[in-house]
Amino acid sequence: MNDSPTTAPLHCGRHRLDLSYPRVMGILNVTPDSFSDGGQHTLLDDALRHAERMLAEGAAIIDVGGESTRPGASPVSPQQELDRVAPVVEHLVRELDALVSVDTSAPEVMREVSRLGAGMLNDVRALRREGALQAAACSGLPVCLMHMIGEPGDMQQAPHYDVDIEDAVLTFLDERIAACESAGLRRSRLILDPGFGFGKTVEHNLRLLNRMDQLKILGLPLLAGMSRKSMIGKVLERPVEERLAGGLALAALAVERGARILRVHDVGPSVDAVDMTWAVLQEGLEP
Ligand code: 9MG
Repeated sequence: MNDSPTTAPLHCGRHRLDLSYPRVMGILNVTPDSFSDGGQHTLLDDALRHAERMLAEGAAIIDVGGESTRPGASPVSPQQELDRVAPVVEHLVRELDALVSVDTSAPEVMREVSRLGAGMLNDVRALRREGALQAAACSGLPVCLMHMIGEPGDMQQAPHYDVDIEDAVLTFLDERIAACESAGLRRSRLILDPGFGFGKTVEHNLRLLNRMDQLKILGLPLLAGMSRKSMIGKVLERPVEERLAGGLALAALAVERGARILRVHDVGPSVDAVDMTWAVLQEGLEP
């Protein structure tokens, strides 16, 4: 094992993602029930306009999702997911030459979106669905493996860990890396995510963020997603539309703790927060 995350560029299909500094991934939900922008971007035109804006504001990656992962959300079939995401992926790749990540756990969706030119896969179930390891391995794309206990439908029902949360996450991710390598998916294609808000109490989330740097021992790029999440709502007692400042503070801390990709809704302000944090962290280092 290594003791610092790799900053080597990721080969994302036709794109190369430079991770020598932290990058922002803009969220594009194409679900009618997404937790913070429910229904706003279900129409193809709206989704595409929103993606264009995020790219103009500095997003390096657009993460397209066709199934809501918010607590209690109902599952959709792979075909429904594809009907939602495929036209968006196709357009973003063809017309905007964007680096598109697809948030999916379904092997059928992984296969099709890689054919359509997606550059990354983002799986909140860390390739645990039947056939997902093989589909991801065959895609040739980088994959984000996220920690979650349970399923979105039940993950927030009294989440409990027998060990410290950071140890549980580290062990889980280490096991998933091993499963990927056994399936032929090289370590150099993996990104790791502690899964803030997935099967975790507010205390778990705060502790995990504080200790996120411990995941650097796995030697892989780290991704963090906390934008608009309920941990902000609970600490600050803010509704979802008033969580931007809280989210920027968390993004800055995540960068300080080693995150190289920040998954966010509000791209412009997040790019500023991330770049400013990075400038401070670089101060005094050798050029
Ligand atoms: C899809 N999705 C929702 N929240 C997420 C998070 O925190 N990380 C990743 N990788 N995906 C997420």
